[in-house]
Amino acid sequence: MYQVVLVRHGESEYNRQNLFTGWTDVNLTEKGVHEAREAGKILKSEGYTFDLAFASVLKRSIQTLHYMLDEMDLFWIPEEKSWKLNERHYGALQGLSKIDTAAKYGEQQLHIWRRSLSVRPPMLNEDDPRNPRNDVRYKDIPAENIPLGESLQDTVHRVGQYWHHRLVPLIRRNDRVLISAHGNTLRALIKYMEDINEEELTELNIPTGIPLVYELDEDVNPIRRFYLGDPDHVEAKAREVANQGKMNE
Ligand code: DG2
Repeated sequence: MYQVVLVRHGESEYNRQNLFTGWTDVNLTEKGVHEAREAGKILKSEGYTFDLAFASVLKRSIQTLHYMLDEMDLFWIPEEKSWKLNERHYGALQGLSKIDTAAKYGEQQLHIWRRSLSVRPPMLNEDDPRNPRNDVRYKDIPAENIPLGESLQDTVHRVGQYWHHRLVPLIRRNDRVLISAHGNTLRALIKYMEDINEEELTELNIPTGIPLVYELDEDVNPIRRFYLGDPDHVEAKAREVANQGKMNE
């Protein structure tokens, strides 16, 4: 049996302000740093260790990985950063307030943009300063492969490819893998691995800074997944994510 551990980064500056983040490169807050350290501590105290670590090319994910590795005294293990683990690209919604968006377009539309599988956000224009095609970190990627906005389905495709081609071969050779990524990247990966139905996927909210352990069979198919830590705490944190953008929360 194999295992892989996934962690959504700790609270970011944009999470704190309830703004759509996507590929915007923002720091962790102090709370986010604490969450990342706590994730490392619980992994260590539960006896987890790793041979290889992965993050996106966004610093909230990299910082989270580094705080976890520090707590586990595993700074020395090889790490790989890939844009394929970036958050879902939220298009022209990036930088907007989730509360203001709900007030302007309605909570239902907000929910569709955040949680539907196939609806894309309004796309960025080519000349938008947020266009990642002008960002030097993506210079080696063909422009047509760099999104200007993604549906979750688009993210499932890119993350699924990365899982299948990059991560599965490593897991098969018994490397113990830790992945620090994002709310929708992890929802996309869960969709890819388990093919859960849309209703269940809509209800799936990933809390910040809580390790999610996947047990995998000999074909690297999932057997079960579970969060480390107190289930009530995990549930409360997932509910907080679900309620972002609700006026009366
Ligand atoms: C959040 C997820 O991404 O937002 O892009 O706004 O995990 O990088 O903080 P993360 C964003 P929701 O889809 O939960 O609104």
